[in-house]
Amino acid sequence: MLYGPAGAGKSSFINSVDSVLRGKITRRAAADALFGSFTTKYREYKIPKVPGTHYPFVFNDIMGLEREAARGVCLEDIKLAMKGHVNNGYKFNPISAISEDNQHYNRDPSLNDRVHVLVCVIPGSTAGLQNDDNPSQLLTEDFEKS
Ligand SMILES: Nc1nc2c(ncn2[C@@H]2O[C@H](COP(=O)(O)OP(=O)(O)OP(=O)(O)O)[C@@H](O)[C@H]2O)c(=O)[nH]1
Ligand SMILES: [Mg+2]
Repeated sequence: MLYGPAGAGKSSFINSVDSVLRGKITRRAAADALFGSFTTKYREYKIPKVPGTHYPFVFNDIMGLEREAARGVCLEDIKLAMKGHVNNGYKFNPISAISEDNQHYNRDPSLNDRVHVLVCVIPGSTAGLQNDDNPSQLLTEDFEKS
């Protein structure tokens, strides 16, 4: 699963790997962000290998983190997604995390529903300018504590 600030290049990274492995330019994970968050839904991407088979990993793309309150993905949603509680297609709500009665809430996640690798994507052009209180840093600290 890829997380990081809005516009960092999460969706573009998935497109790049997809394109390299399939040998043609693909733009399945819509990417563009002139202002604010572009990806708003939780989407999983399997990459076809030979017909009928897929590479043995799945990319999960999420809404980006934003500094302002009530914008961008909720940290709680990232944690729930990691534990497998968020189903493909969920539309993130920046105001509140997914509730257990939501149709995309998975009450009983299997091992395959869980996230096994969390990748933080940050924009290289501003990496040196990030403050200690940036959202990605906060999430990392939160994980280290729990
Ligand atoms: N120069 C440069 N631009 C990039 C790179 N990756 C992505 N971009 C551009 O950055 C913008 C945002 O890319 P996205 O892939 O939509 O970013 P995102 O992290 O998915 O954004 P959200 O869905 O809003 O969270 C687009 O205009 C991309 O073309 C990169 O490696 N280098
Ligand atoms: Mg995106």
